[in-house]
Amino acid sequence: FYPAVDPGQLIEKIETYTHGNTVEPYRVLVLDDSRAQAKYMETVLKKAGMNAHIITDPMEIIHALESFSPEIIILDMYMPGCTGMEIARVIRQQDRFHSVPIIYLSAEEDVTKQLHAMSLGGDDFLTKPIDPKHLVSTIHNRGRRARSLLALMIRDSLTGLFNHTHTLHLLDQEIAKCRQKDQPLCFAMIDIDYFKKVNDTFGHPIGDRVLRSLSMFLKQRLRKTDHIGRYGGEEFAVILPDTRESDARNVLNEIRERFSELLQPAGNREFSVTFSCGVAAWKGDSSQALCERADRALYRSKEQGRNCVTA
Ligand code: GH3
Ligand code: MG
Ligand code: MG
Ligand code: MG
Repeated sequence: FYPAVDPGQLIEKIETYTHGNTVEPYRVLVLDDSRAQAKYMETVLKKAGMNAHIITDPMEIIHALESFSPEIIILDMYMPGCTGMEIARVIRQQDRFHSVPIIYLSAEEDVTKQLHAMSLGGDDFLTKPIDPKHLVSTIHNRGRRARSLLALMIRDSLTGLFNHTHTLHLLDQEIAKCRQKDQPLCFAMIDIDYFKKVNDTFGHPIGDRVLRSLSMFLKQRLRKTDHIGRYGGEEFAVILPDTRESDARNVLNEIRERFSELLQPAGNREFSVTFSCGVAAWKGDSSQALCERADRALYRSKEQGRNCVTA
C-alpha cells in the first residue's frame, strides 16, 4: 500500500538552468510488475517534473527502449518470469544504452543480494517503501551526470560542433521526420580550400583557430534548426531541415562569400581563407546516398577551381 504523494515532501520542482533555458524533463522508464507501485512512481516522478513512462510487463522493455529512449531506467528486482538483473543485461547489450543509469528498486534487504544486483549492470539500489525525496534526488543526480557525459560525447572538442558520429545520427533522425511529414531536407559538405597551406605557412595553432572561426561563422549564420557538424579534419557537414535545394545553395553561397572576406589574424599579418561546398537534396533515399551525393557535389566544386558551392 502506497501513501498519497505530498508535493510538499518532494524535492522542489527541478529547474536547472543552462543557457537561460529550463532543462528538458528527464525521460525516466519504470518497470514494475505491481500496477499499484508503478502508478505511485508515476505520480511521484510527474510531480517532480519528470517525463515518466511506466511499464508493468518485462516483455515490453525492448519496445520501450526504442520508442521512449529513456535517459534513466528504474527496475523492480523481482517480477514473474524474470529478474531486474536479467532485464539490465538485455538493456546493456544495446550500445546506445550501455551507460544509461539503471536504478534497482526492491524490498530486498539482503545487502549481499543488493550488491550482487549492482554488479550485474545496476548503478543504484533503492529499497521499498520508497522515500520520494530520495528517489527524485537520485534520479536528478544520475540524470544530470548522464546528460553532461552525453553532451561531451556528441561534440567535437576543438570546435564545439557535433562530431562525425552524432552528425550522421542527426541526419538519420531528420530523414525519418521528413518521411513522416513529407518535407524537403538538404545536406551540405564543406571543405576548406588549401588548408594544408594555412598550416604550413602560419602553423597548426593558427590553423586550429581558422577551424574555430569557420565553426562560429556557420553557427551565427545558419538557423537554430540547422545542425552543424565537424565531419572530419577541415570538413564540415550541415543538415538543413525544411529547406529546398535552391535555398540551401543560396544560403551557403552567401556564407561562403562572407567568410572569404573575413580577415584571419596571424601575428602582425592577416590572411583570408575560402571553402568549397557541395549541396544535395534528399530524394527519399538513405542518409548514405545523400552523403555520397553531397560529397560528389563538393568534389565538383573543387574541380571547378574551389571557393564555390555546387549542387
Ligand atoms: P583542398 O583544397 O584540396 O581541400 O586542399 P587541402 O590542403 O585543404 O586538403 P588536404 O586534404 O590536402 O589537407 C587537409 C589538411 O587539414 C591537412 C591536415 O593537416 C589539416 N588538418 C586536419 N585536421 C586539422 C586540425 O584539427 N587542425 C589543423 N590545424 N589542421 C588540420
Ligand atoms: Mg515485483
Ligand atoms: Mg579535406
Ligand atoms: Mg581541404
